[in-house]
Amino acid sequence: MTDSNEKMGWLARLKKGLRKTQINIAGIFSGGVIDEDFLEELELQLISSDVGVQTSSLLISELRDTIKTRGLKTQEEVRLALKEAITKILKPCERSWDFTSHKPLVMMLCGINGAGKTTTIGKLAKKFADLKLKVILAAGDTFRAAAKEQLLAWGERNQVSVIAQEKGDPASVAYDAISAGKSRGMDVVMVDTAGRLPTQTNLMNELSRIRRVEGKALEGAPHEVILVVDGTNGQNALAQVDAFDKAAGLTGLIVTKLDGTAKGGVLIALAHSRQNPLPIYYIGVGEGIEDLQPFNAEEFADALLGIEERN
Ligand SMILES: Nc1nc2c(ncn2[C@@H]2O[C@H](COP(=O)(O)OP(=O)(O)OP(=O)(O)O)[C@@H](O)[C@H]2O)c(=O)[nH]1
Ligand SMILES: [Mg+2]
Repeated sequence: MTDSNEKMGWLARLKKGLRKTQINIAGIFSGGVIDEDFLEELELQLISSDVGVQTSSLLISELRDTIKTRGLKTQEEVRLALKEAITKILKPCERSWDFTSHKPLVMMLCGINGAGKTTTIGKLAKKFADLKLKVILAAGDTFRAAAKEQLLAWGERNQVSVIAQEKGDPASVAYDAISAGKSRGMDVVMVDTAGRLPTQTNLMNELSRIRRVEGKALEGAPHEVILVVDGTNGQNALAQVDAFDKAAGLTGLIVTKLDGTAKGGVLIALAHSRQNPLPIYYIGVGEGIEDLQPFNAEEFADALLGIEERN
């Protein structure tokens, strides 16, 4: 496939994945007049797509100004102006990893139960291996039955080593994997962790401990602490970010399962929730390996608003 074919394929998948959210927001651009009813309906759709009340209201008030100052006449022009405003909010979240900054680069993935941590590690392992990076995985979920086997299966599929212990303590698995990563000259160590809820204080404290022990295995580690958020959780993602940040000091996010939800607007809420928003490294829009894609603000805004690429 050529680059442009590949890009088309990815955009088509992104749009298909985000269809449920798109139907709500894009659905109201029917070609009618721009009046108060239209703007109110648009605000309502943003809110029901989990953009959040505050952010939706800000977007609409900006839009009102733009309509006036630029003299916008058609809903199509409004759609493009909204895309611009959404892209502006999302843009600071675009980021990719710098694998040359540390060797090995130690990444730890955390999140609530079933968010997609282990699957995401498997998908990333494949992507990293394709980039010729040497990867090692740590089966740090010593809590859930079969979690270790799930990671081992991903390792086997991608020919990537997995460090696991028979009956282990997650911090000690992480320590072993980082030590192995150092001695074997690996580029990346990815540490899986058990799912936990912000209300489970002991488990949240355990996350802080895993983090500290990783720092003992390699100074400065973990270099990336990624919260994997299930997109179907919608606005609840904001509370998860706060809780996991407190426990483990987050450096970024991966939002999964955007294909199964009408709540894709939550990325806008996440991007708008802090002065310096956390990077959104990847988004998951399906179960396939190719459905985990680097986050791109403009493409995401296009997909959300049903804007067709023009070339
Ligand atoms: N549709 C869809 N499913 C996904 C996506 N990402 C992960 N999943 C599915 O979500 C389910 C849970 O994934 P896991 O990777 O086991 O989640 P986890 O966070 O490791 O779960 P625990 O370790 O039990 O906390 C699996 O069935 C995955 O295939 C996605 O982007 N889209
Ligand atoms: Mg898991």
